[in-house]
Amino acid sequence: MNHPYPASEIEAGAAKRLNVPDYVKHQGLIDWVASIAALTKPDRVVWADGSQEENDRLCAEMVAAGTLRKLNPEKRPGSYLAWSDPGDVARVEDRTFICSRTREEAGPTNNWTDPDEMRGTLNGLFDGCMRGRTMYVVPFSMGPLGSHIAHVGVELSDSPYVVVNMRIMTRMGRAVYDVLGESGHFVPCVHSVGKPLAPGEKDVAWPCNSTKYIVHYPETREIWSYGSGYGGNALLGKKCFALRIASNMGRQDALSGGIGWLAEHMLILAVTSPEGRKYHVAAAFPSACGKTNFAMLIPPKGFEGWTVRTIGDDIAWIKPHSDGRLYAINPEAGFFGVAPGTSAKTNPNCLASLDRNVIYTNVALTDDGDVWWEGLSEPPAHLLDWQGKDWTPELARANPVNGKPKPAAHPNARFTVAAAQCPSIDPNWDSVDGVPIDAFIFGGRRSTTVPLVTEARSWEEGVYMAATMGSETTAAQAGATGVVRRDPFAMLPFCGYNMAEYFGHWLDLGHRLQVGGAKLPGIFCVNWFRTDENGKFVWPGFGDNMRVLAWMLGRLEGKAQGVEHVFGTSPRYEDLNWNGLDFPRASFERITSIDKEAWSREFQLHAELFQQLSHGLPPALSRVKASFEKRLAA
Ligand code: SAT
Ligand code: MN
Repeated sequence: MNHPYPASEIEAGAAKRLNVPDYVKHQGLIDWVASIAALTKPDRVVWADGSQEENDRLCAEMVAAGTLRKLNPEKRPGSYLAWSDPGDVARVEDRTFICSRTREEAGPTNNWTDPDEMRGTLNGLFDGCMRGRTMYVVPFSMGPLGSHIAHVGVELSDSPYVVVNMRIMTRMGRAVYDVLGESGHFVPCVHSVGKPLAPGEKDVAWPCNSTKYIVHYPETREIWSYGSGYGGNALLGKKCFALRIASNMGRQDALSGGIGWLAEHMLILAVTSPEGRKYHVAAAFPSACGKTNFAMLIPPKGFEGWTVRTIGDDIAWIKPHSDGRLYAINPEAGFFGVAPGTSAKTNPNCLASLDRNVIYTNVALTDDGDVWWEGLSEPPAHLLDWQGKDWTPELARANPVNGKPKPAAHPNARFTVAAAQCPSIDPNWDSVDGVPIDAFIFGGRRSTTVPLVTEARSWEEGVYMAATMGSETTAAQAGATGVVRRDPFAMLPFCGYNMAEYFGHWLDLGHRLQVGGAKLPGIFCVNWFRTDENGKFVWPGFGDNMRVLAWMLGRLEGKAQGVEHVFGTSPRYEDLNWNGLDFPRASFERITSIDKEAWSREFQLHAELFQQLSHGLPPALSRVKASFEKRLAA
């Protein structure tokens, strides 16, 4: 790349243009911003303060640039629509790297490159990559400001779309500097869309680069992201920090003498029984398995008096408290959810959250300036699809994709909305102490084999079930759909270190808490997705999942009955509350039966996973496997 200025001038110019606000007192942070500006060479540096005025100004600028479209204020006040580059629509797992010192520390499930080599590659790519653009300094807290469970990050980004999304998804803005003070720790996050502008060159609506790198350095807790402006690739507080870096931090805490903590791909919900007893549940499911819907569940007919409240829909940070229990916070402040399939029927709470102040990405635009996506309602007669092209039901049928009418919204189209707008948000969702967790739930998408719900007999057996969890791939992943892949703890793309050691961390944490006399949360495995001979789901799901949730709470209280089998305890037909639902006993058998043959094949797949993760695999898991197989054979 040709540099128009000599290096010394760039350095001097960059420093002059730093524009540090007087409320920023952290010299380490200022020096770091200066060094990144010297490398990336933006035209100017803007320190985001998180204010409404700043947000409105950035949105107006993006409307003028064609990045955003303002939606009809009568239909969706305060809301915008972005259409991405067609090549920048999802996370890129194959371009995501954990650059720990050694390959073993990253483990066989992560892409790894030597950190020095990667720094060389990235220094080349980032050199001058912000030319012609503004570099925004975006301070954010993952978790309530000042919570002992929260952590701070600062993202430097040349994307104003990132700034306005981070303002919704995190506690972003000036108040973060009060938490940081003069020397507080922050996770440095560097992001560029990777498209410098020559003097006078007109920008495109969605700048990005076909070369993409999403890089994590666990030793120094840094994140570097290049070439994408989309979601989890660019909003670095989310999967990069809150899962990959934070999972490392939680384990490092244990390695350096602390008790350790957990960063998990889990929703958090609160459920209150008619007697007024309140429980908190954290549940892990892979992408596109209904986490947001479960977090916002509305109890069905027949469950009057029960309430479910939402605390988080994607990520949980969980730390032991002095009372020996595990407390969880939602490190995020908003929902970055999948739009297609969201409707007044599937998730009324979510839909109600989306009526104002939303950033939509890659949904379709109606003729009256509103949004639409597959599953929302009957398709309108005319739309502009997510690529801005005319779309009608006839055109869609004439141009099918995978045998289905061409969708108007991208299957991974998203909404960004503040958690506070959700009607089911829990009054304690923002509590600095977090909420005490009573149960963990693990679930995958399995059309066969795995029963509706099983309670683990012990922490160890529960960890085994979570570790060996499988799920059929969906349209959310590239490649064939419907293939069962192991997705331990729903963390396969998000665990920032060796997965085998992650299992060990879970086992050790449970052990330490038990030794301290604590009562550990119950562990349950669920599967909402068993199908009949026509491939249709047998279990109604959505609000009816309340029936399963109520059984779990009954188990925690020692009231609900069940039957013990190979890997735990499941309800019999008569153990579930069927008020308001006509669900035949035969259908219940279909979704709870345990097929011996299928399970011996399943254990074969567990063996393959353990083989892949043999380096550092906790012996306890092999022991549990042997005992399960013995029970199965008996
Ligand atoms: O793009 S994100 O990683 O933020 C969303 C997801 O894939 O779960
Ligand atoms: Mn997720």
